[in-house]
Amino acid sequence: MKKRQIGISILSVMLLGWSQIPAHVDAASTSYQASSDFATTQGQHNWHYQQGSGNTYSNLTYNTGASRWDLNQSYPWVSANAQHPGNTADAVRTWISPGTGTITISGSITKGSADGDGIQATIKKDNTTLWTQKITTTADQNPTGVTQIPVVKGTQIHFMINKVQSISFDHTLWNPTITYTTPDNPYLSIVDFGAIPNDSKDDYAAITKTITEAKKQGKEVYVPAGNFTLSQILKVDSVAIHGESQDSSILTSTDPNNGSIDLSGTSPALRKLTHTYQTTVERGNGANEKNSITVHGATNFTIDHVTVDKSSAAGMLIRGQANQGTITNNIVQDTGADGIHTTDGSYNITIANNKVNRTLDDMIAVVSYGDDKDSSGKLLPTHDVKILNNQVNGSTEARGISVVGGHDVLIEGNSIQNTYMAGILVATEAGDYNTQDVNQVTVNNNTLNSTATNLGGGHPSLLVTTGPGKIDNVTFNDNTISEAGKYVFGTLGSGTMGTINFNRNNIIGTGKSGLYIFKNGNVFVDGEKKVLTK
Ligand SMILES: [Ca+2]
Ligand SMILES: [Ca+2]
Repeated sequence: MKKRQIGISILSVMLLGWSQIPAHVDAASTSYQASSDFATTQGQHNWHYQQGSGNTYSNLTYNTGASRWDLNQSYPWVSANAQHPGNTADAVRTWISPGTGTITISGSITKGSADGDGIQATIKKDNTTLWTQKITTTADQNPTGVTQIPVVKGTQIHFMINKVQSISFDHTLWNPTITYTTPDNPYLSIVDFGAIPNDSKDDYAAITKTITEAKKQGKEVYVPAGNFTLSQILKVDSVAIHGESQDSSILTSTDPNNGSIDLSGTSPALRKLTHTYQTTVERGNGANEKNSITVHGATNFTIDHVTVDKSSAAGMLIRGQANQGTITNNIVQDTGADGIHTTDGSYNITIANNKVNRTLDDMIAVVSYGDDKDSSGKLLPTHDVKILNNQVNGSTEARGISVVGGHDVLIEGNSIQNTYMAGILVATEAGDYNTQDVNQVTVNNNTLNSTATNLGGGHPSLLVTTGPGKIDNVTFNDNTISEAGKYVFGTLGSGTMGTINFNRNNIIGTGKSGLYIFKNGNVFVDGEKKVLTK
C-alpha cells in the first residue's frame, strides 16, 4: 500500500497528529499491490486470502512453510504473486474498499504452463463480474474494462482462478494492483475529528475542531446522519455546516441555558440539519444563549432546510446589524419566545418558505428597539426585510407576523393561522420595548384564518397601533381573512400615525365585533377615507 496525497502538507499532518488526519483529503490516491502488501494476517492492507464457490467465500489458513494461504496445506492456495485453484473451490484474492472512491485495476495474468485444460480467471465487484477469461496458453493476459470502477466502503473486489475441469498445470501468476482514488471533498466530516453519533457523549470539542480546520482549509463542515451532542454554545464563524438531511443529521444541546448555535463573520451557513434541546427552561430574560440559532452581525449568512425543535428563548434571532441573509425552507417549532426574530439594525434579510409552529411569542417578528444605536448614538432600525410565503400556525400567546419598529418591510404570500393576538401587527411599543418608528410596510396576498382569537385582548386580525413615535405608509393589499376573532382591520394607539391603506382585501365573514375599528391615522379603505371611530 503506497499513499500519495495531494493537498495536505507534511506540516499539517504533523500538527494534526496521525490519529486526527481526516479521511477526507483532496484527491488522494493509494496503491494496493498484491505482492508488496502480502501478509500473514487476513485483512492487512485491505487484502483477504480466500476460497470461493459461486458467490460464497471463506478465508484460507496461512501456511508458514509454504509462505502461502491454503486449505489444509493443499489446494486451493494464494501466495504473494500467484494462485492455484482447488478441486472444490476457486483460489480467491479479495480486496475490500476502505471508503468511497474509484479504483483502477492493473497487472497481467500468466498461466505457468501451456499444459492442462486451462483456467478461468475472473474479476468480480461484489457479485458482479467485471471481467472473465479462459486462459490456456502462457501468454500474458491483461484484464480490460477495469478502470474507474466506483466503490464504497466495504465493496469487495475478488480476483478468482477457477480450474475449468482439472486442476493439473493450473498454477497462475497474478499480482494485481488496485489504485484507489478518493474524490475531492469540499468538506470535512465531524466524525473524522472524533464526533461519535448516538452515544449521548459530548461532541462539542470534535465539532469545534472540525470548524476550525474547515475554516483554515476553506471547506465546509459535514454532519453525517445521527444524533450528536453539544454541551455548550457552538460558534460558527465564517464557515458553512451541512448535514446529510434535515431530519437525519441532529445536533442536540444538553444545556438549556447555553445551547445556541451562533453564526458570525462572512458567509456562515447552516443547511440540512436539526437543532434540538434535550430540555428547556423558562424564557426568563430571553438571553441569546437560550436561542436555538443566533446570528450575530454576520454578512451573507444562510439558514436553509434546518429544523429548530424546541428552545427556551427564540428559535432564530438575527441581531448586530446582520445583513444579506436568507432564512429559507426551515421548520421552527415549540420555542419559548419568538420563532424568527430580526432586530438590532439587521437589514437585507429574506425570510421565505419557512414553517413556524407553536411559538410562545410572535411567530415571525421584525423589531427595532429604541436603544439599538451605533457608537455615535445614531439609531439603527431593522430594515429591508422580506417575509415571503411562510406558513405560520399556532402562536399560543402572541402575534403571527409583526413589525414593531423598522422600515421597508414586505410581508407577502404568507399563510397565518391560529394566533392569540393579531395575525399581522404593525406597531410601535412603549415601556420596556420602547421601539423605533415604522415606515413603508407592505402587506400583500397573505391568507389569514382564525387569527386574533383572544377576544379579551381585542386585537383586530390586521392591526396598526402606535405607542411612542410614528407609523407611516402602511399598505394592506389583496389579503384574504377568514374567521377573524374580533375585528378584521383596525388602527389603534395614541402615537402619531400617517397614511394607512387597505385595498382589495377579501373578507370571508366579518369578525365577531364587526369589520373594522379605526381610532388613529389617515385611513383609506379601497381609496375611501374613513372617519375615525370615537
Ligand atoms: Ca485446469
Ligand atoms: Ca456523541
